[in-house]
Amino acid sequence: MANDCIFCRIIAGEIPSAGVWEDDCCYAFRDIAPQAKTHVVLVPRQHVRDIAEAGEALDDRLLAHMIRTAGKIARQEKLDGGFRVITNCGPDACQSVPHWHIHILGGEKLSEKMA
Ligand code: DGP
Repeated sequence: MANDCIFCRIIAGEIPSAGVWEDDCCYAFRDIAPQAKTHVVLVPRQHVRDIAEAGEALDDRLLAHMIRTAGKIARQEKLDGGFRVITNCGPDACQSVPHWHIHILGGEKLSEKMA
């Protein structure tokens, strides 16, 4: 755990969050500033800065587990019309929390533009 990391503190329960999924490897919660009707943030419990570091540092099984879990959360949230997953990496992508996370957005028709 990184003590100065908001998402590590959310995972530890030090900062309250509306959880939607939890298992041994990851945790998912509702975004505090939702950008779609449904907006969930999925994070690995292990602190890695971004997807680039995740690709270097995380076990292949955990990387695959994150993708599978994103799909499971979409089903659980009944995003039957489709959904979008986004992971911002670094300043050009406006990543604001340096703990890798996958946004899961849906529940309504999303913008045709991705950026
Ligand atoms: P990004 O900009 O891709 O790094 O996304 C970070 C997201 O995290 C952003 O959409 C807002 C969300 N967020 C930041 N702080 C908190 C918090 O304390 N609680 C919750 N639920 N979400 C947060």
